[in-house]
Amino acid sequence: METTFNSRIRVKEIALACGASAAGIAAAGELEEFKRFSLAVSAYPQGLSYLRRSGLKRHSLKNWNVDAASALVCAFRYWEPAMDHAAALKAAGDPAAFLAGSGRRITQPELLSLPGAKISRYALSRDYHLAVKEKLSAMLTGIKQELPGVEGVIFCDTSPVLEKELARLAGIGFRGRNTLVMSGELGSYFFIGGIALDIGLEPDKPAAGSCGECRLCEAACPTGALNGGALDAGRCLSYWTTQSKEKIPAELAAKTGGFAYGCDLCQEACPHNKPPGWLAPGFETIKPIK
Ligand code: B12
Repeated sequence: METTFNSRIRVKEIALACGASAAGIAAAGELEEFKRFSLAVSAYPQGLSYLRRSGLKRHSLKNWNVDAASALVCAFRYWEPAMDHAAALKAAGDPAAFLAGSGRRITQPELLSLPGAKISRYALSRDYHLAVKEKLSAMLTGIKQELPGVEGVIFCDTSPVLEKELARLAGIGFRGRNTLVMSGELGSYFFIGGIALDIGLEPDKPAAGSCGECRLCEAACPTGALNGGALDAGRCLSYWTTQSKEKIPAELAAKTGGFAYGCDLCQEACPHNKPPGWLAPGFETIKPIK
């Protein structure tokens, strides 16, 4: 099908109109980053071994969906700097009951029963797999109306797709030292989801930016799971509290900072996620001329 410059603009407009916080286009070819992914997952714990099994599919979007010619990749913000985590936790009530009520599997019940147990920000809203997929479905319907004959397949989290790399290539954000995609405008409190489209839309420019010398996330991780852009998933509190079927080792359980489902410590420390006006210690600011 013939596409025009206008098609890519319209596809992104539809995405934003259907609830994306940001949208971009990536090509569907082989991903150079796959080499680093393969190396990194070879050391991942048992609870994430599915990443090794479905590894090859992640090499290219076409390995997952043979018709893919480009990807619409979107960010969906779930937290704003001015929002109050403590107040949201209070509103959620009993953590175990809240998680059970929102359909999430409780992995470490003993942590959840401790006073002040915290649920991470991303899990305080409706299950994002459902919320994001609804928005992506609406986008696909809109795209099909605009460009008759186009087909697409939705992905969000559960498909064997290197979502963070596609988001970087689509210009959504750069890779932070905490391994998450970081946007200048949105910080990192957003989900990634997209649609593999069977039309070859012109890709966006990959996002520029980097963490520079900032290592606040590494310093904030109480288990030392972050190092130079790599995550030791076997030490990540998010892994133990959302994915693992085994009991969290006592050494790590003593360092959760109260997080009992998911963990935000590496994101809380990030200057990109701080309220406007917040100054990172040790960072110089060029002051306005008086
Ligand atoms: C498996 C998984 C996890 C695992 C492993 C996390 C991880 N970093 O790998 C666990 C359960 C721990 C996890 C936790 C979280 N997750 Co998660 N997770 C995924 C999933 C399903 C796959 C990610 C993956 O491929 N990991 C494999 C590793 C190898 O990939 P990687 O971290 O990208 O590794 C790269 C870097 O480490 C780098 N690297 C490796 N070595 C080196 C060395 C140097 C020197 C450098 C510079 C780089 C480098 O190269 C690697 C390959 O690109 C994705 C969804 C998807 N389908 O992509 C969501 C996803 C990444 N998760 C997400 C979220 C929200 C979270 C949490 C914030 C939830 C929470 N609050 O608890 C935490 C964050 C923890 C963290 N700091 O990563 C979002 C991230 C959105 C964003 N803004 O980036 C995603 C995209 C889900 C979604 N659709 O929105 N997650």
